[in-house]
Amino acid sequence: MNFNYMKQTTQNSSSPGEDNLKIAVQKSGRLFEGSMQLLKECGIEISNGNNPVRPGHPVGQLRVQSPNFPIEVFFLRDDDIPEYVQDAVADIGFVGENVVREKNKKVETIEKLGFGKCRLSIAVPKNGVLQSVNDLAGKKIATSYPVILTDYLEKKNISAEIHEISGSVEIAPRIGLADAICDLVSSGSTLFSNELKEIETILASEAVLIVDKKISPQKKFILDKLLFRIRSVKKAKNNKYVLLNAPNDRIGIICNLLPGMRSPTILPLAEPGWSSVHSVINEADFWNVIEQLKANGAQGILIIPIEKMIE
Ligand code: PRT
Ligand code: ZN
Repeated sequence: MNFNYMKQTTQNSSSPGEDNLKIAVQKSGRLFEGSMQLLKECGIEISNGNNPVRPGHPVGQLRVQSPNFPIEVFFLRDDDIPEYVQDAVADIGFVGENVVREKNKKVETIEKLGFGKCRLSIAVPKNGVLQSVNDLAGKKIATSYPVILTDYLEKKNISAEIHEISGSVEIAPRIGLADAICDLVSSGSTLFSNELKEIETILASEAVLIVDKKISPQKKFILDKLLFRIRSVKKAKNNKYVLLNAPNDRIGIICNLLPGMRSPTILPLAEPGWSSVHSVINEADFWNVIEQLKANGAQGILIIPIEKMIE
């Protein structure tokens, strides 16, 4: 155990200080829950960011000190987060990749966080004449993402007019403001209900961890602790613990299907000729592996969520 670290944690536990890692997160909106949930899963306690937590604290720039980790949370509008991190007001931030790309500030993206997933897409009226991005030459595209869209169109050598609007982009074609839109999509229901269809995804996005490029070694030390926790949480989410019974003559084949963290654990069962096998499966391979396990004689398969995964 690192004693200095424990000392630092205790010293910083009640009052904000220069040594704390300052993190910017969205004050309210689509990334708020995911950000709070991730910190919680990392064992970091934070009070509800929607409420002022200390008497007399100005609303609009809420700061909350964690009682059990040397971190201070700034609750901000997501659009402002890259700039606050660039200017070292916050050391790190949780924000959508789409915002990082659009704001184009001097910050480093060091980790994808696995929530807030969406895509920035070009969409056109469902029953219109436009069918592909090549049809957009000379047309008007409404978007809140002019920087990313300009970059995309330049790369594709398409000359179109960009009309920047800050909200309700999806209604632009219907009211004659634009021929097409470029907007964030997650379920696709907004496009559907506005009779629009996606013709191109120009950016796949999710919440990411951004860092001030000039972060001090002391803060980097705390950041590394946080990153270690975030990676353990993410890894656990991408894997499942699997427990099954297998006939001994099939153990070799079954173990090949289950690489585990090192190799599967095999324990003899009371019933002769059978063993219990414990291992870890990646979420992406999950159903495929389960089918093969069953086909090779595995029985009583239990799949258990993993809370943290430390290697
Ligand atoms: O107040 P503040 O400025 O902080 O918040 P905001 O209103 O600018 O942002 P917010 O909370 O809407 O989104 C924050 C971040 O969430 C975005 O920057 C993305 O990184 C991420 N995200 C994930 C999304 C979506 N999914 C999403 N579906 N952001 C917006 N949308 C919108 C989209 O613009 C469209 O209007 O949802 C609609 C489409 O959704 P579907 O499900 O109908 O396809
Ligand atoms: Zn915003």
